[in-house]
This record gives sequence, structure tokens and C-alpha cells, in this order.
Amino acid sequence: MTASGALLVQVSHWDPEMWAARLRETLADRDIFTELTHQSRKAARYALVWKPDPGMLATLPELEVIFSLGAGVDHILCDSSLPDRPIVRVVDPNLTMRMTEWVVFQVLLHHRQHLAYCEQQMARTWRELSQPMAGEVTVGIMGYGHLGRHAGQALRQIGFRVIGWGRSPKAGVDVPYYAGAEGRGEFLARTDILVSLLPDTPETRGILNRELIAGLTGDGPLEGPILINAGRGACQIDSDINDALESGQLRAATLDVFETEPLPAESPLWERPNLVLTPHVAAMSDPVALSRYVAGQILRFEAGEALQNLVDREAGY
Ligand code: NDP
Ligand code: OXD
Repeated sequence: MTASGALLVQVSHWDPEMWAARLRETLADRDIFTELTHQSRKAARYALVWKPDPGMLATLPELEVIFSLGAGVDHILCDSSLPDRPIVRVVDPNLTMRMTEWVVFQVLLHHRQHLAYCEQQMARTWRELSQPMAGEVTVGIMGYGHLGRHAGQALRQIGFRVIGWGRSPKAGVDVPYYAGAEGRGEFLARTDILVSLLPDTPETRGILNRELIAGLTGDGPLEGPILINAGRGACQIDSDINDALESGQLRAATLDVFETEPLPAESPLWERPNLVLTPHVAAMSDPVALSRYVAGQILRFEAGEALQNLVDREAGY
């Protein structure tokens, strides 16, 4: 038993020791458990979780703070017996930079017509394709939050026109900004490349659907709209995107997230030639950086300072 609060690490799909070992280096004065036992349940004041078993957090009588191992918290909020404790999510330069790299890469891949050039390479075809300047192309970022703003800044530096869409109206945003259902139509109509970095909430579920795709501008410089989603798979209707890719309503897409993950082997998306697919890796959680972040938040909390990046449970993110 130690004076400082014990931490329980419960991360599905990963070896919890990757995080626990690093956390022990910084938080050396306390117990850090990775196994659910009578002792760890009884002692845990903090829980660091990724997709915890529903109901598990409610069995920790001393729990004070829940830490999400990622930026998204849908994997925690889906627990119907979630105890009423503050939830801290990840906002860290390591994760932010990874997402920005991925978004910029995917935008450029489509903008510079890399799929077509790969096809030409296979056919040993030497042919120039017409190429608009970045400044002629509007990237619309749905979910103009922490990650969206950072990616947007990088895209603007390369010359793209960037516009943003969020839930709440805001003043002083650095790009043309639209909010809520009222702003959505105009936002979509201006967008050539749509990037979604939306969280999974009751309001955003299924939002990337047939109707939304129909609202995207069809007459931009890229000869058809592009869709890029690295927010959450629950925000999209896979079959609507597949249909739009097949019909040409969407010129191309990149998806990092899917309604069901891993994407089932029988999904037609695997075989779409105008789709780039990555397995939920746009911004991976790095054990060194994120352990440092979580340890920092625990030390702040124990020093009587406010926790940062708290989740608004009502809003769902
Ligand atoms: P933030 O909370 O900073 O930003 C979320 C944004 O979404 C905000 O702009 C918010 O609007 C907007 N939003 C939320 N609900 C709605 C709505 N109903 N209508 C319109 N806009 C809405 O989160 P982050 O930027 O840090 O992360 C975003 C998401 O990215 C995460 O929740 C996670 O799902 C995903 N993610 C995916 C990863 C991957 O590897 N694929 C890695 C990391 C994160 P407002 O500004 O008004 O609040
Ligand atoms: C996250 C993720 O939410 O990796 O951080 O999906």
C-alpha cells in the first residue's frame, strides 16, 4: 500500500504492460496494476482504459478519475453503468501530429491523383493528368476541434483553402466556420475534399451518409468530391459510401475507421479501386508520450490543480 493513488490499467487489444512499465517510471511511488483482482479493484483511485469491459469501472469503489487512452471516449461512454467520475481524454502533441501527418498525406494523395498514377504505373502508361493548384481546392473539416484545427493549419500552409464545421457557433475562428444543422448545407456545398474528425456521439452517428454525400459540391476542380474519415466508423454508413464510390458520386475516399472493426473480410469496401483503406491507425496511441501525459494529469490532480481535457458527458465527447 502506498500514499499516492493506485492506478489500474485496463486496455483491450494491447499489452497493458507497454503502458504500465512507463507509468511506473514516472509514478514510482504507487501501485500500478494491470490485472483485475480483489486487491486492484479495491485500491484503484485512477483507471486508464481503452474499451474497458462494460460494468468494470463501476466495481472500483475508490475510483476518482477515469483516463481514456485515446482522444475519443465513445469506448467509455457506452458503458450504461459508468460511475459519475471525471473523464480525461488525450490531447497531446504526439497524437495530434500523427493525425495531422495522416490527414495531410491523404488530402495530398487524392489532390495529386496518386491512385490514378498507381494504376498508370501498373499499365506502364506515361501520361500527365491535369493538376489544379492547392489554392483552388477547398478542404472542409467536419469536427473542427483540437485535431481538426491542427490539421487545418498544416493544410493551409500548403495552400489549401480550409473551412470548418462544428457543433457550437464560435467567434474568432481562423477559417470560414459553420456550425450545427443550419451551417451544414453551405459548408458541404463549398467542400471539395471532406475530412471528418468527428467524435461518435448520438448526434454524429451515421452522419456520413447518402444525403450528406449528395450535398457535397460536384463541380469543383477535382472533378468530384473526395471523402476522408478518421473520426469514428459509427459516424459513417459504409454501404452509402460504397455505393457513392461505385456510382462515381464520390470520386474517391480514404477511410481509417469503419462501422465494424476490424472491417469484415466480406465487405465490398476492400475491393473498391477508388478507396484507400487504413486499419484505424491515423493517430496511434504512443505508450511513451501518452504515459507521460497521463502521469502528468495525475500529478496535477494530486497537487490540487484542475484536470485538463475533461469530457463533457452530456455532449458525448
Ligand atoms: P475535439 O473534442 O477537440 O473536437 C471534436 C469536434 O467535433 C469539435 O469541433 C466539435 O464541435 C465537433 N462536434 C462534435 N459533435 C458535433 C456535432 N453534433 N455536430 C457538429 N460538430 C460536432 O476532439 P479531437 O479533435 O481531439 O478528436 C476528434 C475525434 O477524432 C475523436 O473523438 C476520435 O473519435 C477521433 N480520433 C481518431 C483517431 C484515429 O486514429 N482514427 C485518433 C484520435 C482521435 P465544437 O467545437 O462545437 O465542440
Ligand atoms: C483515439 C483513437 O480516439 O485512436 O485516440 O481512435
